[in-house]
Amino acid sequence: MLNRTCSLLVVVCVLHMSVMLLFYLKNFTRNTPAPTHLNRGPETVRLTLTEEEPAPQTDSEDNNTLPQCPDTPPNLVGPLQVDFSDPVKLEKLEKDPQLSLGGRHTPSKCVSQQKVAIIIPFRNREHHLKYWLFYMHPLLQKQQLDYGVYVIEQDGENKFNRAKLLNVGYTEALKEYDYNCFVFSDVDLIPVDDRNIYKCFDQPRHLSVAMDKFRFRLPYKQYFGGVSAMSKKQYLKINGFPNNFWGWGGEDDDIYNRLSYRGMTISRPAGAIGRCKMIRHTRDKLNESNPQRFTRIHHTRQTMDTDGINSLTYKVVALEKKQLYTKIIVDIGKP
Ligand code: UDH
Ligand code: MN
Repeated sequence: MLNRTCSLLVVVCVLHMSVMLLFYLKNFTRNTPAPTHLNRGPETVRLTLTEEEPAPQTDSEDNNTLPQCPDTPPNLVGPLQVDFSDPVKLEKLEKDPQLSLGGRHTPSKCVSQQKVAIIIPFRNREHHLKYWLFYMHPLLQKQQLDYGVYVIEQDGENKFNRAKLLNVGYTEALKEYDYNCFVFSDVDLIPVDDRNIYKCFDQPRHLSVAMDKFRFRLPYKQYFGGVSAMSKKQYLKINGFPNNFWGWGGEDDDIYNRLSYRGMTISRPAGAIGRCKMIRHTRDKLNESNPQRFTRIHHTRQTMDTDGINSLTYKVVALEKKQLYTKIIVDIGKP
């Protein structure tokens, strides 16, 4: 009898342990994280549905002794103090060992995920450029970007052409370094929150979403002016920017049209993070508003394939490596 009871007990114990083991194994597989590239369930689906291009990534083979920089830089603080009432001095910045000739910076402790060229269209705004350099270099370093600053100056006395200068900046920056992200910035715009990261995203990025001159609001939904960022792929997909918008206005709307005709949408930071200040100014000489802009932006679909980076012509007049930026003076012709 005792023998029988003991055997029964052993059988019950073995059964109990097997059930426990089964449960344990089942839970173990459920809790083990999937490989990271499969872990983004809904996002992966979204990517295939809309054919979004992932944001560019710098090969970590570039420097295999350093880790990749994190998605969110660790030392950001949020809102910043930006003030244009007092003049600024650049002496200290010019001695910054973290900056190399031409306004280049590469983080020393990690490998940036992107290589960012910052392109500024320019003529006769030295005073604004000083503020831009003063505020932006420390900010971009804090954002752990591998970046270079290119100021593209229009030579001569013809009407200003912002978009064509941006095309020149794209082309010239690529001659120097294998940039995979391009930030196009007006010289007079400074973000007032360091969480507004000057890099590229899955979709073309509009960064200056809450400008003080528009009472910290987006003036209209399609607005893409001020500061924007596009990966090389996104930029090439729209054949770059138009070359024939002379004078003020319209070129940013043409760029928006290009993006939307190529099936892309605009990525933006939240309003609070996208706040920025513009240095107050009057309209420049030789940049009167362009009366043709309204008709031109109605024809983007017909013009974008033949007018753009594939039809760009210009002559470099001078290329100067300054400590805080690379200045390229160009002859871009006339209307
Ligand atoms: N830019 C120059 N030089 C020029 C013209 C334009 O450098 O002569 C560049 C500069 O980077 C500037 C950008 O092109 O930030 C855009 O031009 P903008 O600043 O004139 O454009 P915005 O829309 O000005 O800010 C509109 C005219 C302001 C009139 C305001 C009257 N209250
Ligand atoms: Mn301006």
